[in-house]
Amino acid sequence: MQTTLLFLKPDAVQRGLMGEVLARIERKGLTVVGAKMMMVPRDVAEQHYAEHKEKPFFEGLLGFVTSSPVLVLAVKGVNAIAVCRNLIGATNGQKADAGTIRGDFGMSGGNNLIHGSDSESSAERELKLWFKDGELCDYDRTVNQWVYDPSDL
Ligand code: 3AN
Repeated sequence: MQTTLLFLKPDAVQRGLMGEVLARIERKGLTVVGAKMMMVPRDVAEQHYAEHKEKPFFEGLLGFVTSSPVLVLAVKGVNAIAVCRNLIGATNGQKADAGTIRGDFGMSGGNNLIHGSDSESSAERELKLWFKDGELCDYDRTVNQWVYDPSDL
């Protein structure tokens, strides 16, 4: 089991896509173990995107993610990190495969709707950055017995 950090960016919230994206995550068989809506403090955005500090789009990216509320999610499942990256699709919505969130709803590389952790170390770091102790609900959905077969677990 892995837990990954996702957040629906301001464009997804403003465009009314929260329900659509949450529905895809739930229907896939993943478990939402944390959720909160917030304005992103600038220092959290800077820490989150620290690896892009030298990129030309860094300032624009910070301005974008701090411009309007985001919906932060912690999502649990077997291989949840890679499974969520597949649900999300490639960075630029124009190139992302149809069937993915960005492929179905996005037309941009910057306004690309949703973030998902890209590795176990990123997930661990990002979960600590975005959620405080006690904010996650570590439970299992009873439907998991129909989502997974014993060899998956
Ligand atoms: P992904 O979110 O697909 O993992 P990364 O890690 O390469 O993409 O980039 C992190 C974020 O930086 C993206 N989600 C996007 O918001 C922003 N970004 C990446 N490339 C560009 C770009 N060329 N122009 C504007 N923003 C970008």
